[in-house]
Amino acid sequence: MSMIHARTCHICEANCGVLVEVEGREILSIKGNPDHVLSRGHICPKATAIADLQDDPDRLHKPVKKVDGQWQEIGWEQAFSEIAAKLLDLKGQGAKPAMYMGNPAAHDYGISTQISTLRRAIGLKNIYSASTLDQIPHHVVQYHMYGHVSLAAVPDIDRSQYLLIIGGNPAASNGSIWTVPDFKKRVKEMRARDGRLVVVDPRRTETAKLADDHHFVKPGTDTALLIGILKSIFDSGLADTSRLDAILDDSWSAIAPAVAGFDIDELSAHCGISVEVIQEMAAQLAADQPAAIYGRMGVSVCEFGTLNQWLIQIINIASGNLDRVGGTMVPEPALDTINLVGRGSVRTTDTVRGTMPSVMSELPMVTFADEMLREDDERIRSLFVVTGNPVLSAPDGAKLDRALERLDLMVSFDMYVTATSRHADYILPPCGPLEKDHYPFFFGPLAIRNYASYSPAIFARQDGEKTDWEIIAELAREILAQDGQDVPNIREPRDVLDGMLQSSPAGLTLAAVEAAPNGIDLGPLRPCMAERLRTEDKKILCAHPDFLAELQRFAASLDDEQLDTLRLIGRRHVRQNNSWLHNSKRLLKGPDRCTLMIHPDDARARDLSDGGMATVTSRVNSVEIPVEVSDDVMPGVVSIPHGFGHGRKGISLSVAREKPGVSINDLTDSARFDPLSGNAVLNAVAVKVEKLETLVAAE
Ligand SMILES: Nc1nc2c(c(=O)[nH]1)N[C@H]1C(S)=C(S)[C@@H](COP(=O)(O)OP(=O)(O)OC[C@H]3O[C@@H](n4cnc5c(=O)[nH]c(N)nc54)[C@H](O)[C@@H]3O)O[C@H]1N2
Ligand SMILES: Nc1nc2c(c(=O)[nH]1)N[C@H]1C(S)=C(S)[C@@H](COP(=O)(O)OP(=O)(O)OC[C@H]3O[C@@H](n4cnc5c(=O)[nH]c(N)nc54)[C@H](O)[C@@H]3O)O[C@H]1N2
Ligand code: SF4
Ligand SMILES: [Mo]
Repeated sequence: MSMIHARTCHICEANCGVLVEVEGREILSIKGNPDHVLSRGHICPKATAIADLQDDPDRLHKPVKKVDGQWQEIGWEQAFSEIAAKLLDLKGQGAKPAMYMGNPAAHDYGISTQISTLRRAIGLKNIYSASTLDQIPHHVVQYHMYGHVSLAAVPDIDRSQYLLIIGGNPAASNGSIWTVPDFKKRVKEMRARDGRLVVVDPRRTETAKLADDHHFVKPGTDTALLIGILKSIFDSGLADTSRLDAILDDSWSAIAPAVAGFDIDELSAHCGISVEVIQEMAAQLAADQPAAIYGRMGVSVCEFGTLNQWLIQIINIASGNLDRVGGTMVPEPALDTINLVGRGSVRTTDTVRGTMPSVMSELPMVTFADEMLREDDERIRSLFVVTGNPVLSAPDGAKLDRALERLDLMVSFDMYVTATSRHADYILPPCGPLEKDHYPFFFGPLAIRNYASYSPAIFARQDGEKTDWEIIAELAREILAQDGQDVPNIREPRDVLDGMLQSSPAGLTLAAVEAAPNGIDLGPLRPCMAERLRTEDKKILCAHPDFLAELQRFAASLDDEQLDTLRLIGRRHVRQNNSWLHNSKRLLKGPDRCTLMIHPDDARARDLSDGGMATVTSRVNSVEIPVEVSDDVMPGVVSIPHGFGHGRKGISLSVAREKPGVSINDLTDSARFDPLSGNAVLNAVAVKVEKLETLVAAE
C-alpha cells in the first residue's frame, strides 16, 4: 500500500513543501504540497529529481579509499581510524590542515550541529567555504550596519508595489538570501494589484521576461547605477527617513555628501543605463508606495560587491522602504539564529597573498589553491572537503585541480566521485536524501513569512549507512580519541533543534512543529528592526568608514580606461543546481545547456554560428564550447552556466558524462576579488572569443 509523506525539499533556499508518495522503498511520485504554508503547492523540476538522487546507481554507499589509483570499499571503522591516524601523523610533522564546506552543508542542519567538533578535532581556527564564492559581501554589510552577520532584510514581495531586482534571477534560482518559493505566482499577484517588477541584468533572464521592464547593464558596473539612484533620491528631495530616524545613527548625514560629487551623466555612461531610467527608478522607489530594491549574485560576486550591497541597503533606507510593510523587513523566524548565535566577525588574516578579509572566520577561496601550492611551512597539506566541489565552483578550477594533487591527505564527504572528490584519498558518502530529516535552519531567517517546517526521514537507512552528521561526529570522536583528548558525547541534531526552537521567541517545540506536516505559519513579516538590531548603540551604523572609502575607490576607478573586450557572466538553469544534480536523466534531458550565449552582432563579427564551436580565452585559461546565438544577452556580453565540466578524468557520474560541458571556472580568475569581503569575482570576466574550426568527418 502506498503512503504519502509531506516534506520540504532540501535542494535550494526556497524549501518548498513536497508530497512524496512511496510504496515500500519505491518512490511513486514527488508533487508540490498545496497546503504548505510557504510554498502553496509550488515546486520546480529539481524536486522530482530527489528520486533520482535517492536511487542513483552511481551513488556511493560505503566509504572508499584510493589504493594505487583504484577505489576500494572499506568499512567505516577502518576509514575513521586511518584518516585520524594520517591526520595526526601529518600534524605531528607540522603539516597544516584545512577544510572547505560547500553549499549543500547549508541545507543540512545536522551538519551545522556537529561541524564545530570536527573543526576543533582537526585543529582548525578558520575554514574555507562556498560563502566566499557567493555571499560574503552581504555578511560584511549586515555585520557593520545591523550588528549581526545574519541579520538580513528581505523584500516583502506579497505586499510590495514596486520591486527592482538587480543581478538576481529568482525565476530560475528560486531566490537567494530571500526564501521566496512560488516566486513567479507572487510576481503575477503583485502585477495584478498594479505593482511593478523591474529587472536589471546583462541577460534577458527568466525573471526579466516576467517583468514590466528589463534594462541591460554592462557587467560589473552596477555600482554606478546604484549611486545614480541614490543621488537622484537625494537630489530630487525624495529622501524620507522619518520612520527610521530613531534608529539611524549620526553617520546618516554623511551619505548625501558622499554621493553628491558624482556626475549622473558619467554614472549613466559607465553602466549603460540612461539618466531618465535611473531617475525613474529613484522616483518609483521613493514614491508613496511600498517598494524595495534587491540585488544578488550579479552584484555580489564582483569587484565592488560589498559596496553594492551597502548601497542597496542605503537606497532602501533613503527611500523609506527599509523595515516597512511591502518594503524590506527582517524576519522573526521560529528558530531565531540571531538570538542564538553570536554576531559573527569581520577581521583580516594573513594569507599567501598578504592580508585579506576574513569574515565569520572564513578564508577567501581566491587564495585556496595558492595556499596548497605555496612552498613554505604554511602550505596546506591535508584537506577535508565537506559537501563541496570547488574544482568546478571556485575560480581557476584547473589550478585547483593541480593544487589538490599535492596534498598528503584529502578526505571528501560526498556521495559521488566528482571533479573534486576524485583527488581524495578517502570519500565518505552519506545516506540518501530521503533517509535524513530536514529543517531549514538558515532559511527561516530569510523567508518572506515567519514559519517553521520540519521533515522527518521517510526511509530507514540501509545497512551500515550514515547521515553526514553522524560521519562528521564519529570522525571527530576518533581523531580526539587517538589524540588523547576528551571525547564529548554526541548531542543529536534533533535535540539541538528542539532546544533552539524552545529558546526562540516563538517558543515552539520540535514535537509541535513535527505534528504540523504542512508547516506552522507564524504570520507575515512586521517592522521590527529596532528590536532586532545587534549594534552596541541599537542604531543602524549607516556610513561605516570602509564603505565611504570604497565609494572613493569606485570614483577613482571611473577614470580607468574601459577594456574593449567581451565580458563573461554566468547563468543558472531551473533544471540544475550548481555542479550536482547533473546525474539525473530527467533533469539533463533536452538541448545541451552548457553553451556560450552570445549576441548576434558579436557572433557575426567573429563568424560564429548557432551550434558551431568557439574557443573562449581569459587571462588564465581557455575552453572550447558550442555557441548559442541569442539576443537575450546584451552586445559585448557572453554567458556560460557554471557547474559543468564533468568530462574530467576519473569522474564517476555516468549520466552527467553524457553532456559533460566545460567549466566556466576554468576561465574565472582567482587573482580578482572584492577587497572589502575577499569574495571571488565570478562575473564580468574579460574574455576573447574566436571561432573554432572543427573538422567534419568525410563520409
Ligand atoms: N562561475 C561561477 N561559479 C560559481 C557560481 C556562479 O554563479 N558562477 N556560484 C557559486 C555559488 S553561489 C555556490 S553556492 C558555489 C557552490 O559550490 P560548491 O558547494 O563547492 O559546489 P556544489 O556544486 O554545490 O557541490 C556540492 C557537492 O556536494 C555533494 N553533495 C550534494 N548533496 C550532498 C549531501 O547531502 N551530502 C554530501 N556529503 N554531499 C552532498 C555533491 O555531490 C557535490 O559534489 O558555486 C559557486 N561557483
Ligand atoms: N536552478 C538553480 N537554482 C539555484 C542554484 C542553481 O544552481 N540552479 N543555485 C543556488 C545558489 S547556491 C544560489 S547562491 C542562488 C543564486 O541566486 P541568484 O543570484 O538569483 O541566481 P543567478 O542566476 O546567479 O543570478 C545572478 C544574475 O545576475 C546576472 N548578472 C551577472 N553579472 C551581472 C552584473 O554585473 N550586473 C547585474 N546587474 N547582473 C549580473 C546574471 O545574468 C544572473 O541573471 O541560486 C540558488 N538556486
Ligand atoms: S524551488 Fe528549490 S526547494 Fe523548491 S522544489 Fe525546486 S529545488 Fe526544491
Ligand atoms: Mo550559492
